[in-house]
Amino acid sequence: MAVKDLRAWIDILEQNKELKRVKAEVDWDEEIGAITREISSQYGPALLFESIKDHRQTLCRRLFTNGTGTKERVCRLLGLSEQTSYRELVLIFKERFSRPVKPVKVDRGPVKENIIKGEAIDLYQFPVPKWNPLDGGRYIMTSASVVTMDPDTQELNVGTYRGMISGKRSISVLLATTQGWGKHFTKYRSRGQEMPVTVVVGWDPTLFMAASTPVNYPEYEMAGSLRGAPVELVKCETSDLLVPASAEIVLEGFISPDPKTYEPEGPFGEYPGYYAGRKTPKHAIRVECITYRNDPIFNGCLTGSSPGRTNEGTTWTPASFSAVAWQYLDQAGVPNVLGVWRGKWPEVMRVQIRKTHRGHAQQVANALWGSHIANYSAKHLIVVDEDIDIFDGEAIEWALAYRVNADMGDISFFPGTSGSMLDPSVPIGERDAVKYGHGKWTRVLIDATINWELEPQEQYGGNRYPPLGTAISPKMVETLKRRWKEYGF
Ligand SMILES: Cc1cc2nc3c(=O)[nH]c(=O)nc-3n(C[C@H](O)[C@H](O)[C@H](O)COP(=O)(O)O)c2cc1C
Ligand SMILES: [Mn+2]
Repeated sequence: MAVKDLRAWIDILEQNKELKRVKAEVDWDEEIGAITREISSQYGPALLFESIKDHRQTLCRRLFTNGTGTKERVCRLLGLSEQTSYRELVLIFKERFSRPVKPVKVDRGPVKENIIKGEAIDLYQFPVPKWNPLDGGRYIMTSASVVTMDPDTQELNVGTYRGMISGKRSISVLLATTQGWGKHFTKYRSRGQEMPVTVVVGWDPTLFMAASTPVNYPEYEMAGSLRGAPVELVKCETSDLLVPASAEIVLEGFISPDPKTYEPEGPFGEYPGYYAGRKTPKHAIRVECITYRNDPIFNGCLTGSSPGRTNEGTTWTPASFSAVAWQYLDQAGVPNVLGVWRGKWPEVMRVQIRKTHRGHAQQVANALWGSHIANYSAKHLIVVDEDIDIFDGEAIEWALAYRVNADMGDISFFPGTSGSMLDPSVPIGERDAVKYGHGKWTRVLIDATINWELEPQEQYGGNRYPPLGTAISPKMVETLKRRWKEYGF
């Protein structure tokens, strides 16, 4: 059964004893972030902060985070057995992402219980944490779902993008023109228009999952498929954008293309585990209207992982990104893809193929690097044969050791592509999104499949590679079976 809204999800977690209500007063300034970092790195409970400094009397007083902080909770949200493996999860995401469920429009919903417009708006009424000590400010858009409309087709995009409170009524953002909303923004910009933008905070987390994965169908339809029920949408007050009728908080506004409207943004503790960006003027959302439920619950999350330290999103982004990458390969017509896997960080992607032609791995690279998944993924792409398990680090290491010979063209570089603006290995001036649209990557294909330029060898039994020296002959398998006890084992 689909989770109705954020409150229903919190109830489910509480019934399963996976919710911790923090009643002690905590500071929005670093303390909430520090607690959340500790708890999510231990794969601990979901957290509902009920007493936040400076927010005992504000219009929003509670903050919820770390809901999807374990694989078991992700499985529960998706209606799956808690034992479901990541290998299975990739296939389940892939199946659901290929089966859109259209949203339905409704006339009203609890998100309209309160409406504030114009001068009455004050974003500091929300208990927004300064999540990490060196963040440039209070990041109000972390697990938010940002809705925009294509002015040509009226199609809606929903994406998760970071945004910081830069004034009582403004949110400065990191807008890449390669991303869903960025593609819309460049259309409005070329018409000399502002782009209507709506930020949804707090709903069924399947929307957050769809919004933060580079899916290739409209996100509301993907969330509908993930949750197993259509998303119910109501119209915004100041635009034709649509939002979930039972969302906690909705911030409606506009982004102007005029550089005079830019506001300082960054840095923020980002997904690579490092701070990313610097405090420079960036696009800003001018908030014109806020609608919210009675006694609303703010929802946000940490991002960023480094070895041993993590955040709630890494429990499912490896599976959701892998599924979507596989879909893009299918859609491009790349044959015999057997699996895709990325770990906590999207830069390194592994693809397993049943190789049927020379250049098969290069075809994988061309298809992935040309797709929407490439914005933040597959900087380093490793392609392996069917006998190498992409979930097994040892198997990958073996393939890297003995199926890669740079001298025979197994490593290719593709310089000058766009890529993550948050990758610290790229000079900071080279990944200025305002100037260049996004970052800059030289992509690397490591073709760790058996190279077909190697001629089959007679002494290898007609194969390109020698027999496995670690294998025991069938004759000895029999002997060992027969005499095992006799040996004293
Ligand atoms: C917490 C969080 C913050 C993110 N912030 C940004 C951001 O500021 N800019 C960006 O381009 N992508 C950001 N992403 C990644 C996007 O959500 C992801 O690429 C998604 O595919 C965007 O939707 P789109 O494909 O419709 O553009 C963030 C993801 C998460 C989970
Ligand atoms: Mn999109």
